[in-house]
This record gives sequence, C-alpha cells and structure tokens, in this order.
Amino acid sequence: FDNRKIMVIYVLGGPGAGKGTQCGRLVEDFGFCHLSAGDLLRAEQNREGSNYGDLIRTCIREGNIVPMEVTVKLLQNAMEATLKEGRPGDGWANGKGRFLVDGFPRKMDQALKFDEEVCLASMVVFFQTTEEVMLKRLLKRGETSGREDDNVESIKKRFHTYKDQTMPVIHYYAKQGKVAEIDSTASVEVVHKEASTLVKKLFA
Ligand code: UP5
Ligand code: MG
Repeated sequence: FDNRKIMVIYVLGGPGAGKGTQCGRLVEDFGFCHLSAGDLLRAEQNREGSNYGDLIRTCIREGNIVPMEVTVKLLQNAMEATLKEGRPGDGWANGKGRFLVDGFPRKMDQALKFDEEVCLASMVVFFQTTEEVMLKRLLKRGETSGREDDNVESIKKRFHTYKDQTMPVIHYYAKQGKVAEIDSTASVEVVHKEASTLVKKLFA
C-alpha cells in the first residue's frame, strides 16, 4: 500500500452529529472519496459468505466497536480499489486519492494501527453538538432508516461508547494540533459552509 498516493481526512463526531450528511456535501465541493466505516461494516454484514456478519450485527446493535482488524481491512480494501480505478471525480486529484474517512477511528487501538500501517491523517474534522440534538435526529431518521441501531436503547449505548472510547481519540489528535471543531447544531447549510471553509484552508 503506497501511502504517498493518498491523503486522508478523518471525520468524527457523536452518533447523529451529521458526519455522513456533511461528508456528502464535501464530496460535492472537493471530489473526495467518502468512506464511511459504518457503511462498510453494514455492507460486510450483509455480504453473502462473510465470516463477520453476526459479529458486526451484534456490535452495531449494542453500540460496541467491531474489532479493529475487521474495520481497518475493509477501509484498506476500499482505498485500494479506488486507487486502482483512479477515476477522476472519485477523490483522484493530482495523482493522489483523497479520502474522507467518516466515523473512524473511534477507539485508540484503531487510531494507532491506521496511523502506523496505512497513513497519517492530514486533519480531523470534528462535528460537535448535544446529545439532545443527536437523539432527536436519530429517532427521526429511525422512522425510515431501517438501521438496527436507530432506537433509544441502542442510541444510549452508542452515546456511552462515544464518550468512553471515541473522545480519547479526539483528544489524542487535538494534542497533535490536527482537530478542527465545528458546532453541528445549526442547519446543514450553515454547518457545511464552515466545514467547507476549513477544508479549503488545507488545500490553500
Ligand atoms: N441531520 C444531519 N445534519 C443535520 C443538521 N445540521 N440539522 C438537522 N438534521 C441534520 O445525520 C443523522 C440524521 O440527522 C440524518 O437523518 C440527517 O438527515 C440529520 P448523519 O449525517 O447520518 O449523522 P452521522 O454523524 O453520520 O450519524 P451516524 O448515525 O451515521 O453515526 P454513528 O457514528 O453512530 O454511525 P456509524 O455508521 O459511523 O457507526 C455505526 C456503528 O458501526 C457504531 O456504533 C459501531 O458499532 C460500528 N462501527 C465500528 O465498530 N467501528 C468503526 O470504525 C465504525 C463504526
Ligand atoms: Mg454516518
């Protein structure tokens, strides 16, 4: 894996903070390849012949973090596939694959493994809002999402895991001066404007 060919931004924040929504908008602005660790895990869970289906399903429902080997491998595979295709408009700019890695790393062991074995992230975009706002958004989404973790019980567990396991990761990168925090309480448009400005600075 030639990590000189890639550039990574981590997108972190609590469950329902708006990571996926904002990544979609940043892709429109900058042509990143958006990789959501949660989406990759859900796809693997449903893939016929996967050895990890039951493990992933249980972890997601309980708001626990899937063992890092599984997630890091899925991310690596997805990055490799994108690099191989090298399609313009799919994060491929100036010979580099530009990736928005959404919802990862959410535990210190994943962060250290990815930093060491894949690459160092250029920055961390951190979407921050209150649990009250996140709960409301997730319950609303749960009416139609079909996600097995969009129910009050799972959401409470996800909040706990986030505070317990993911906040230390954010502090770790903050100490390295990599974290840009954005209040994601406002409307999608307002949040997007701020996120876009921050990312633009990185390319200036
Ligand atoms: N919405 C978004 N922005 C809004 C705004 N500004 N104003 C009003 N509404 C807004 O948004 C959530 C909802 O809010 C949507 O309906 C949206 O329209 C609305 P979304 O953009 O989807 O938020 P996001 O932060 O992406 O929320 P998500 O639920 O995806 O966050 P999680 O971090 O909980 O989920 P993820 O898919 O990343 O992970 C799920 C599970 O996978 C984890 O709990 C864990 O079990 C497992 N996992 C791992 O084990 N390892 C990993 O590395 C990653 C995941
Ligand atoms: Mg998401």
